[in-house]
Amino acid sequence: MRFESLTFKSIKTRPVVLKLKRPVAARIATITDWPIIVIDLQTEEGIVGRSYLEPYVTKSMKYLIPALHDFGDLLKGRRITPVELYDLARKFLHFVGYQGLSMIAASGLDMAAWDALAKAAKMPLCVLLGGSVGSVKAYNSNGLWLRKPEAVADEAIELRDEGGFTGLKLRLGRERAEDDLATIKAVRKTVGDDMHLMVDFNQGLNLAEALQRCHMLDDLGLAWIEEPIVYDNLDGFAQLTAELKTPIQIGENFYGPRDLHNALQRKACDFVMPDFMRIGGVTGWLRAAAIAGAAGIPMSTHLYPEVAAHVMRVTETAHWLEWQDWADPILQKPYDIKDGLLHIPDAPGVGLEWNEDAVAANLADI
Ligand code: SMN
Ligand code: MG
Repeated sequence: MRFESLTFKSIKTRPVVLKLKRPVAARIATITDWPIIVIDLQTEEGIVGRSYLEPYVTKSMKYLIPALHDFGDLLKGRRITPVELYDLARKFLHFVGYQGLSMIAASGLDMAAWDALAKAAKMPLCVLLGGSVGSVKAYNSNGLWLRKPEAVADEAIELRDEGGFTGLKLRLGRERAEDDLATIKAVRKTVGDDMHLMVDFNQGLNLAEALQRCHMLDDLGLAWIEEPIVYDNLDGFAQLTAELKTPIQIGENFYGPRDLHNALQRKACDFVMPDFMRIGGVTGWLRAAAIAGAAGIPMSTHLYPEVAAHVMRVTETAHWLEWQDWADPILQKPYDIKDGLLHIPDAPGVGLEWNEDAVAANLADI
């Protein structure tokens, strides 16, 4: 078989919910149960492309899974040409909008299609994309939610030691700005001056609060301040970016490369960090990375560390990979992390194989 003639057969999906080891306690949401749609793209030749989606809201799997199955009907018998399949999937749902659920479903399909193609080519995805197998610099984003300063400082040591990390992300947006400040100071004291500290307000402030509170943090040497205000207020982000010395980071809520382009045109941030289920999977990422590269804007990843590691190897302005191990319980072999570097396995595709027992044990009733 020539790998280019791989043929689409069907899509199998399974909704899973996992208990988070360190529940999300952010300004805008508390999440204890983490939904994951496990996707298997089956081909006539027997190769299976794998991906997953993490849509935050368990009930949303009810709407996303049928869309994925409709893609399955639409694409049956076609060659696995990920860019073309992505465009077909997007056009199929364009009457209900290019963003939101349509984009999330298309992204899940796209990541599985790239995995299948790379497996058929017997290459790790990063090699198929023209790069090489290697390591990617990662920060640990597994915790540091809105808890007491001492608890967060203790957890920072734990998270650093999960893989010799040189960067950690704290969540901010406590009722009192002083408590956020005390938390950053407590963490800095325990992890030392060399640790890169990112902070994320999870869209929790209004613009007036954000201006005041970000200025209070502006001399702490933070690596970035992420999403202080609601994600689509680009004028507000432009004002924050212009006023602050600390880089402003946004992007986990970009729906497709055009959102990234708009944000850069409006000078709404210093850094970008697209999420794979919103930017359009691998295809959307590659298109977005070209725009960020041309603009000279550092690009980090959001969630999906396995696929993220591959595309970061071919991203011109690759910055930090966000490490989150929340899908690990359903993986046969989570990626290795050492000295703050994520190591891509030298295996065909993305390197995702399911732990079928764990998937079966955590199937969700939706
Ligand atoms: C985040 C990720 C996952 C759940 C809640 C919040 C966060 C991040 O915005 O950037 O990691
Ligand atoms: Mg964030």
